Amino acid sequence: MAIEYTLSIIKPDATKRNLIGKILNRFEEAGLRIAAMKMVHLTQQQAEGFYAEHEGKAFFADLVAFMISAPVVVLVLEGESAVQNYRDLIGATNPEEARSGTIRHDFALNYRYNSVHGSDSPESAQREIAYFFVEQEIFK
Ligand code: RTP
Ligand code: MG
Repeated sequence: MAIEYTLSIIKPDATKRNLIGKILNRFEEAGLRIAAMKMVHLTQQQAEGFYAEHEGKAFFADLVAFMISAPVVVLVLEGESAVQNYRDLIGATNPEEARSGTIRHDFALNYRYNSVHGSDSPESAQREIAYFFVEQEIFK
């Protein structure tokens, strides 16, 4: 298995409810190492660019409005098969469908306010990491 890097965001519903520490703990307990981390209040343009793949969909405006409603924590996580392992750790997009013990099952409020983002493929991870971090900010 190969060491991979994935992009994680702790979303506004979680930062507003003081859940940053608990969620970081889940990452580390799962064997993911924090290689980069920063707190950002996204601009509308940054949020739209980040979720460009969803532009034109009915939920796009609400998703962007949510993502700029409070600061978020953006991270690069490192680990074996990190992209898939992290997606397994966060659980299904809809917390009602997320398995018990996953972050979204345990912390998310609903489909939109679902506490965390995770890259959905190694290609997305590469693009998303470059969207937020320069090489010198990633400690490998
Ligand atoms: P994310 O990108 O945030 O990690 O979530 P995801 O991969 O599990 O889900 P994705 O399909 O990429 O959707 C991004 C976010 O948009 C919201 N969404 N709403 N039909 C809807 O109302 C709908 N579909 C997606 C969710 O908040 C999802 O996290
Ligand atoms: Mg996605």
